[in-house]
Amino acid sequence: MSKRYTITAALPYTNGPIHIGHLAGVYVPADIYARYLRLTGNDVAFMCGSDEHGVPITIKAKKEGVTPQDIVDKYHAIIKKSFEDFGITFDNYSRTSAKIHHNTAQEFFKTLYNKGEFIEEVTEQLYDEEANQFLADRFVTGTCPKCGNEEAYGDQCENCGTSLNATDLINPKSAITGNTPTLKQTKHWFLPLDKHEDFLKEWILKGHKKDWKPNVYGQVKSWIDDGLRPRAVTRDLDWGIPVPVEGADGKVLYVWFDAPIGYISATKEWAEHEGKDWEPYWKDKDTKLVHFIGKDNIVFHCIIFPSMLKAEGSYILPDNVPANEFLNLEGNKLSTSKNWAVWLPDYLEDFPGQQDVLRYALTANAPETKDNDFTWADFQARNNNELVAIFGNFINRVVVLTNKYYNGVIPEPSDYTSIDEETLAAVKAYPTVIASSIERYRFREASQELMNLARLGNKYLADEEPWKVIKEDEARTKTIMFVALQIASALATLSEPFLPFTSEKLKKILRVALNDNVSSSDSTKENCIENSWEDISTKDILLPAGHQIGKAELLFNKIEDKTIQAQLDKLEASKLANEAANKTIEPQKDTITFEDFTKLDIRVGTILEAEKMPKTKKLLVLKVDTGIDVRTIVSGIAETFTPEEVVGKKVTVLVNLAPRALRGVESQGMILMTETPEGKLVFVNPDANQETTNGLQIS
Ligand code: B3M
Ligand code: ZN
Repeated sequence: MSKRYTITAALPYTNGPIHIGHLAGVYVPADIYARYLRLTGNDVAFMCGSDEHGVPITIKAKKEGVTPQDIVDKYHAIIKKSFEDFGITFDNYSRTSAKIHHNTAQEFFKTLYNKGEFIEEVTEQLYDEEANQFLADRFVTGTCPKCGNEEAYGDQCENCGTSLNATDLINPKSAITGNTPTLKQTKHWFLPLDKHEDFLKEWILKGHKKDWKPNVYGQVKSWIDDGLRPRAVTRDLDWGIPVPVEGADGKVLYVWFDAPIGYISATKEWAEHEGKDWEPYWKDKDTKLVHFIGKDNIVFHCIIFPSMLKAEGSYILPDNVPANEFLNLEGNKLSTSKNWAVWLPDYLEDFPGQQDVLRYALTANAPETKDNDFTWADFQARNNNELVAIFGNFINRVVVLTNKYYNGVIPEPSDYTSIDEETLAAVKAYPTVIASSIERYRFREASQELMNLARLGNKYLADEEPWKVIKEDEARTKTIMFVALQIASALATLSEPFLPFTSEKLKKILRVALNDNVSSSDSTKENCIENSWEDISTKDILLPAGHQIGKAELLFNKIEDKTIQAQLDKLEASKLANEAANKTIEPQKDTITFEDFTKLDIRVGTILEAEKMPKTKKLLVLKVDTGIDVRTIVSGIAETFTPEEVVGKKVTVLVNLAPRALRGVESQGMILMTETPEGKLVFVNPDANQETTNGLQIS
C-alpha cells in the first residue's frame, strides 16, 4: 500500500565542493532509500539544497576577497552538478539564499515569537575588540567543556557533537585575529530547549528507543541526561536571514535555526513547481519524515529542529534520523582544509562514467555504525572482485551466449529441473530480502544481498555449463539460458537503487522497457517487460521467450594497480603541498660565534649497516665508517628511509657530539639531516663523488 514519505538530506555548506565522505555519510544512502521507495510505488518528496548562510561562508569569502554571495553562487552550482552527476535523485535541490526560504524561515520565527516560545535576553557574548565583531560559531574556537577537544567551535564541538554556547568554551580564541575575546552585552532570542525536555524524553527515549540507530539514540540520550539549556537562535552577523522582529537590527537567524527549515522551503518550492500541495508532506501524521545526516548533525536534527517543530505546533516530527558515522580516507580524517579528500569533480575526471563503482564501494563499506576507512585498495577490490568478476561477468556471459546461440532471441524453455525451480524461487525472495535491509537503513547489508543475487546467477551458469550442454542437449541449453535471463532481468530492476547507471545500461541491453508493439496504455502485465520491484517476486516470467535482447557491452572494467597508485600518489602530493603551504618556518636560532662553530668536528662518513630499532617507529641503528673509526649512531630517520635505502650512503657526520643512550643503545655522533621546502627529510649530503676528507674544510 502506497505511503507518503518526506526524505531530507543534510544541506551541504556551500564553502567548497563535496567529497566521498559526503556521499558515503548522507547522500548515497538517502538516494538508495528514495529510489527504492519510488520503485515500490510510494509518494516520495526527496528534499535537499545548499546551506548558504553561516560563518564558514563568510570566512571563505573574506579569505578570497569576494562576497559571501559570490562564494555561495560558485559552490551551489558545483555541488548541484556533483549530485546530478552521481545520480542523487532529489525532487528538489534548492538553496537557503532563495527568497522562498527567507520568507519561510522568517514566518517560522515570527510564529514562535508571537506564541512567546522564545526567551528574549541581553547577555554577555564573546567579542573581538580588534575585529570589532561578536564571535559566534566558527568565529571562535576553544576547548570543549565536555570532551576537552581544543578545536571546538562556538556553537558545536565536532569531536563529541555537543551543541555549545560560545561562552561555554574554555580558553576561547578569535578565529579572525587570534585574540582572546572580551565580553560585551547584546540581545538575542533563545529557544528554551529545557522546556522541551519532557517532550523529547517521551518522544525519543521512550518512543524511538527501539527503531533509532544505537549511535544516534546514544548521543541524544547523553545530551538529554546532561540537561538541556536555552540556545540562542539569532546572531550578530551581517550574512544570513534578517531577524523579522522589532529591535533586531544587525541580527540574523542562527544558521542552524534557518537551515533545517530549508527542507520545508524546498518542499514548498517543489510543490509550487509540480502543482502539488506541500502541507501533507510536513503536516499529515501519516507522512513518514526521515532525515539523512552525518553524526555531527544529530543534535540539530534530533533535539533542536524537533523542538522548533513541536513549538510551532502544526508539523509532524521525524520518524527516523539514521545518521551515519564518519568516513576516513587512507587512515586519516577527511579534511577540506587539509585538502585530504577525494573531491567528486576530480573523481569523475579520473574515472569517467564510473559513478556506480564509487556508489557501490562507498555503500559496501559505509560508516553505518562506526567510523570507517576508504582505501583505494578496497575501491579496486570492490570493482574487480565483485562488480567485474561477479555482476558484470554473469551478465556478459548471459548476453554473449544468448546472442551466440539464438541471435539474441530469448529461447523457449522446456521442463524445469529441481535446480531451475530452486534458483527461480530464490530469485523471487530477493525483493523482500533487499527491501528488509533498506527499510532498516542497512544499506551495506542490502548492497551485499544484491551482490548475492548476482552470485546466484554466476553459480547457476557455472554449475549448469550451457557451453558444454549445448553439444548434446539443445532443449536443456534453452532452459538454462532462459532461467539465467530471468536472473539478469531481476538484477536490472533490483540494482537500480544502488547502481542506477548500470541498471539503466542493463535494461537497454536486455531491451527491458515497454514492449514496442504494446502501447503504453496496454495494462496487460505479460506484455510489459519493464518489471517493477514487486514483479520480481510475483511474476513467473520476467523476460518472455521470443523477446529480442541487444548486444553485449561490458558493464564494468577492471581497474589496474597503476590507476590506484596514481590516486595514492595524488593524495601524497596534496598532503606534502598542504604541509608545505601550512608549514610554519622556524625562526632562525640565536647567533653563534665562529669559535663556537670551529668546535664542531664534521666528517664525511659511509653507512655500512642499518637496522630498525625494535619497538620504535622513528629510529634506525647505523654502523658508520667515519674515517676515524666505525661507530654506532642512532638516527631518527626510520619514517623516511628504510635500512636498505641508507646502507652505502655517504653522509655528513658530527663526530664530536657527546655520546648518549637512546632506548639502551649508545649513539656516538649525529648524521646531519635537513628538510626540503615541502617538508621532506633529506641528508645534508656531500657531493656523491667527492673524496672522503678528514674533516669539512672551513674556507
Ligand atoms: N550545513 C552540514 C554540515 O554541518 C550542514 C547541514 C545542515 S542540514 C539542515 O556539514
Ligand atoms: Zn567535545
